[in-house]
Amino acid sequence: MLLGIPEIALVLLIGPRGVGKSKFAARHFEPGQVISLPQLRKLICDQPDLLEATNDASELQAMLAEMRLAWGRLTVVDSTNLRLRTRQNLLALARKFHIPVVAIVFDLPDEAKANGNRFTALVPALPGFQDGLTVEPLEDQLVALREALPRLGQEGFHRVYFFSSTGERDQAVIQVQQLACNRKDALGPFDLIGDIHGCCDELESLLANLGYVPKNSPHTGKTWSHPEGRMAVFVGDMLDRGPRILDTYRLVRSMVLAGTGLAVQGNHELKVYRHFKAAKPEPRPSILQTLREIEEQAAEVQQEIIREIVEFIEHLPHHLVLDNGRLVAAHAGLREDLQGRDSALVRNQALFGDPNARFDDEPDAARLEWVQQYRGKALVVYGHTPVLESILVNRTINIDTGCVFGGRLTALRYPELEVRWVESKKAYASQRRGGFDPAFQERLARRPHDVNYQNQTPDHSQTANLGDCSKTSSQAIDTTPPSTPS
Ligand SMILES: [Mn+2]
Repeated sequence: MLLGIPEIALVLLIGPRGVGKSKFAARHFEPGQVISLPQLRKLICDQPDLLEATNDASELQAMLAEMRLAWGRLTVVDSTNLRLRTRQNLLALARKFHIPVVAIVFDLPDEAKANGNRFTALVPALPGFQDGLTVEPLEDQLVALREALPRLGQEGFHRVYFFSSTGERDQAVIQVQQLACNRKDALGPFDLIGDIHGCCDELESLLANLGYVPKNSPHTGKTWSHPEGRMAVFVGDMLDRGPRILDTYRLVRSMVLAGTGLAVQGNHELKVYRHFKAAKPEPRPSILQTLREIEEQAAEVQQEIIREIVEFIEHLPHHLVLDNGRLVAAHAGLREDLQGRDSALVRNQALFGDPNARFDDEPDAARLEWVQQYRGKALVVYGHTPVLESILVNRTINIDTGCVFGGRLTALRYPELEVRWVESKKAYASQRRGGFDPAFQERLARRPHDVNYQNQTPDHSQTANLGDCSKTSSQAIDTTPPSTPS
């Protein structure tokens, strides 16, 4: 039996005493990862099975678990966990730190009956406590187990594994699984590319400008790669709105499959995904252009395209932690305590950002609350809300320069921290109300250094160097390029 456990998780061993939980924990986990109630009771009063010490031990257990989860460490709680209240408290604790909870249930009543009273027998022999000693009756624990079994699936666990025989318990193999967002092993150098939204002409120009070259791929026919091994990182919203959505999707996918690119989900990928997974799809206006392009394909390949798009999006992480944790890519950005974590809230923040963000007048990146408050060590590269210029604010940088709305397609070279961009050929879409920054196109029109893409070869695309990224003041670094090139 293979038990997959996320690398950052809270694991609850559930079962009455005598079913081998502690032995199991010792066999499969590091001693420091296991918090055991009997051990804590022993630490407190020398007696591992003294029921009177349970409250103190539980308090200590909660403190230890909280600290380990705050540190993002795999934590195993080895106690009976048979009380609903106990499990609810631990689930709530894990939720607070955006950490999934895995239950391993020892449904072995016979084993408990055979071994569980060994503990009780030991108690009276302990010196000094002959009177008033209590241990929870094994029969109560067995009742609690029977009550818990049918409801564990609905309690909010990420996964629940059941051992219904000692054989299953003894042959279990634990597989600690790396979170999809953890790509700390990818060290770069990277070229992070902002919201493409189907602007494939501009994407191809930008890739060429960054030194990528088209080549044949065994997976997808063709792809792009960099002769110096650089990797492209797409920060989401590759789909919808623009003129060449499927081409963009194919290009990004080909680079991901070839290992020359990484990508995260944007809210538009999620919209498309949800549309195709819905029982009764009602297309939102924002995905109509994507649907239209699919409908223009030959009828016999449409289903295959959809299946492939769904599968591709499904495998995109909600954010990426790169370069040993020094770099984070998330479509709408991500505050520090959510980086490298995995929960519904992490996904929501990474894809949609702050739903209450409002732009009253002149919006810029610094107005986003999480950006203002960001003091994290990792550089966060994001998009989602178009800005006129990509600037560093508190080790965050927004590289969505609204290409599809007539702005630019921007890349951040990392670790160089150099911004490169190509001007959009035209405004392919206009922002509808409800967008984060309805005035973006107005401001775009007023931009003093507007460049006509038609006069530009990729070699003339713009660059700006952001200099020292260790700057943490909320003062934005002005990277406005010099006036219009000839
Ligand atoms: Mn977006």
